[in-house]
Amino acid sequence: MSKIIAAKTIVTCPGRNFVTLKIVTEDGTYGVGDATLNGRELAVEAYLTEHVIPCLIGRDAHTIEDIWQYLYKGAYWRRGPVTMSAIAAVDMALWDIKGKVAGLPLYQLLGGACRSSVMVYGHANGETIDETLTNAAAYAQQGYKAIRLQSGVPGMKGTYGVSKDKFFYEPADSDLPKETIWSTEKYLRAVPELFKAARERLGWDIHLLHDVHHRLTPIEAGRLGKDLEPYRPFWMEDCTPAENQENFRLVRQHTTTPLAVGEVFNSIWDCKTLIQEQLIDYIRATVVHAGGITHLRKIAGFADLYNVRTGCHGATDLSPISMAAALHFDLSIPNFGIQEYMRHTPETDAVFPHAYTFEDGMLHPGEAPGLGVDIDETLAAGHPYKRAYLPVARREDGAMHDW
Ligand code: GCO
Ligand code: MG
Repeated sequence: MSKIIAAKTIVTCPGRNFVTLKIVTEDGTYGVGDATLNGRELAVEAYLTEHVIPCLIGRDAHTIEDIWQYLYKGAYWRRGPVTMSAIAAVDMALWDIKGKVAGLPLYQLLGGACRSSVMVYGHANGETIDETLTNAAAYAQQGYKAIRLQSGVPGMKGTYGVSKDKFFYEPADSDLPKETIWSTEKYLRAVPELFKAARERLGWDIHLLHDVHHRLTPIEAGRLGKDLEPYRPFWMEDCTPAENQENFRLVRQHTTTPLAVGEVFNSIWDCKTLIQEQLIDYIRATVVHAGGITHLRKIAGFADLYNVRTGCHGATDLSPISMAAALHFDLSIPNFGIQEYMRHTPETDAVFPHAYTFEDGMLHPGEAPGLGVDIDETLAAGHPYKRAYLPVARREDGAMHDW
């Protein structure tokens, strides 16, 4: 028994907003969990403070599965990004505590390492194909084995994935949503050109990825997948919205380009059909938005039965706590595929000191007990919350499109 005696949230903005949960037990051990939901941060913060923390006090921090079930079933209102991010934060913090008490890095508690380190992909973006590929070449130079390519589309302002700051891409950049313009036709012409030029310039010994960000219909996605086949992309991500999982049947009928989806999923029910019917190749559900390590392990176990591998979301709006949790998870499961790795800014790294390290295109969570990541509360207090939104997209006729 290790009784929970206190818990609190910490909201900080070292360049972007992060919400952290800290749980303390009677012997003074504490654990940290990420509760960040981009653009809706304070909803999760309030959910934790008002509705979860009071129920945690006095419980045994070691009963991770029971607390998970208690928060999930006990809420009555199941699933949804706010609830599942709050549960995820508790789950991460409890696994952190268990690791610290055991004196073991979390991956050891999850069954031990299945691989020596975790292959990650970085983000290369630019206004033009040339600029994107110059950035991609710089990633390759740093040892990256996999790179996501996003490039500006001629005739379209403000393409998804293209930022002002080439090094630290941050889409949530204004205190009210910025409006961008979208043209499916222009985009569908541009992406195959990008991949053709990429293979000519970068060769074939590097994995290339692309994120469609839910912007195509299933048949348009099928066409893009087919057009990219000659360039052998590692995956085409979020090619069409997945609320209707059957959408992917149509995409699958038309292309052999591997499909990845799921960064906005919250639970196993969001991907049940996708996995069971083998409509995807990579599931991108992630620790913070899909109910924590406890639930993500269930998703991965289910996916393994159908030859679906993982490719966890790892954008900068997931704090280093989520990155650490993902790395322990990635190291320990048999059907790991790839891990997204968008580097955090030095300000964020200073607020969240961490044990994970990058070498030669691979990440390792390190050997510190628990998650191996902490929060410097004094530094965090120096960066107060600042409202920030993701952009929205409209078609050329003004109608709203998926961003
Ligand atoms: C990715 C994502 C991000 C998201 C962001 C939203 O693949 O990394 O699509 O860029 O837009 O995480 O919060
Ligand atoms: Mg994405």
